[in-house]
Amino acid sequence: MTPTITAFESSPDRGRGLARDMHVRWALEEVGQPYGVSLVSFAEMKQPAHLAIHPFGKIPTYEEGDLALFESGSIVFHIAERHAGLLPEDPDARARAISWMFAAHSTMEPVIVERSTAILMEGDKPWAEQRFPLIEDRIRTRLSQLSSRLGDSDWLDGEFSAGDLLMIEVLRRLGSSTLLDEFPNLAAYVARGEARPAFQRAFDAQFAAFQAASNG
Ligand code: GTB
Repeated sequence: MTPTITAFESSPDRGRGLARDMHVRWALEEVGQPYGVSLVSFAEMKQPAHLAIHPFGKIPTYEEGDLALFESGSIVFHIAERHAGLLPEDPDARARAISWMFAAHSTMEPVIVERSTAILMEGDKPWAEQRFPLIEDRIRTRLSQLSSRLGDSDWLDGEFSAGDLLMIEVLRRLGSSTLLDEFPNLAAYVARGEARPAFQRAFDAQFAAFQAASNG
């Protein structure tokens, strides 16, 4: 059955592929699973029909027959469980790849999202200028640790996995800063992910959706 995901009707990132439907699109492209997309407005996300699927009124969601999922990480995990290509067959390697999925969302993402929140929501606060360097230093600590672990490997643990997919998606949110440039192996890691044909297809699809909304 062809799954349907939700994405922004008109993404506030203006087609830069930073919203989390991109994680799901990329995973689906990696495994070669066709999918439909339902584009929703901010108002529609808060309506009962959407809230019945996503309790927090956000995108992305994923529907496949009777199954309805929310949370991009769990959706990517579901896709990786049901299809070959995103998690290793070997049980230990698989468990390690899943650890990287959690690390992306539980350890790396919070400090990175804090930076976006500070810019978008707190930039006008009297303490913003003092707080921002503290946030960036916390990001640097995590990037430094990740950089040490990655070393000169292509991917975090052997073959490309859903762990890399989520980690690269999280790191992409730093694209508007120079933080990644301080860690050349991480910048190259992100570029390596973005060069994958599946990433390109996912990116182009979300960009086309944004352009259609802008022109319509
Ligand atoms: N933990 C959830 C997940 O991983 O699925 C978080 C889902 C989430 O935050 N969704 C956001 C949303 O629906 C879109 S991705 N927001 C609408 C709302 O809360 O009303 C976050 C996002 C939004 C915008 C940009 N951007 O403009 O660059 C980047 C990322």
